[in-house]
Amino acid sequence: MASKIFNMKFFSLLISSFAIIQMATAGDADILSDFIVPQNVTTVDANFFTFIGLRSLVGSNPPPTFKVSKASLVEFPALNGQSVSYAVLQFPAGTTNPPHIHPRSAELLFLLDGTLQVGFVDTTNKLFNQTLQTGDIFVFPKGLVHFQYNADANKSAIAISAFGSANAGTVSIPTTLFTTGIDDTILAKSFKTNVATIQALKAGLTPKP
Ligand SMILES: *[C@@H]1O[C@H](CO)[C@@H](O)[C@H](O)[C@H]1NC(C)=O
Ligand SMILES: *[C@@H]1O[C@H](CO)[C@@H](O)[C@H](O)[C@H]1NC(C)=O
Ligand SMILES: CC(=O)N[C@H]1CO[C@H](CO)[C@@H](O)[C@@H]1O
Repeated sequence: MASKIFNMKFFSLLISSFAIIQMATAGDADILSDFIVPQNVTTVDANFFTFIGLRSLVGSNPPPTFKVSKASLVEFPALNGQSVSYAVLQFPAGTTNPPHIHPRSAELLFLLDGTLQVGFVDTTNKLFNQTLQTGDIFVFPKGLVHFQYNADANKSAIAISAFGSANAGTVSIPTTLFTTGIDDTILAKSFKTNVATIQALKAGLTPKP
């Protein structure tokens, strides 16, 4: 009897330590060096760890449409293996960042200016939405569909998003579904509509030349 209880305790300990290990590995895979230097980089000094690509945003006019400026693995190679990255999101009045997913990370959004309607949908299809004021922070859990919308007709909004991956990845729902060549009939059946409606959606998302 005593040994049975001991075994149960041991088992639950094992389960909980497994859960801790799972949490500790929630970011990108660990690397076996302090940092990773790309093969074509010959000089590693402080400049390698500095990204100046967002300086141009300081004091700049708002863009004409919603704009994302990233500092992730691609733009800033020193992030490789460090499990962190940033994006600056600029929302002119009335613009939206359409529903999308980051498959490899949660997103921690900090609203620097303006107001922003944000929301995500969990795996039970429950919507969690909020209207953020300047200075607020919102977290979008990893892998869930989410969006942002600047509902203000006159004022632009700007936010900084941090990610727990050097390469969080983005799956845009409209783009993924309607610009990648998925057959019209499949989409029409999936959305319980007709082919003409699907073609109209596709046409609206095709970049104008
Ligand atoms: C190294 O290669 C990458 C990708 O081709 C390029 O973007 C980068 O400018 C190169 N860096 C140097 C220092 O040549
Ligand atoms: C949440 O979304 C609903 C529409 O689904 C909207 O009426 C409501 O104002 C939103 N709430 C916030 C706090 O933005
Ligand atoms: C406060 C303010 O500037 N409001 C304006 C916002 O934009 C609408 C439509 O463009 C105007 O009618 C408001 O006067």
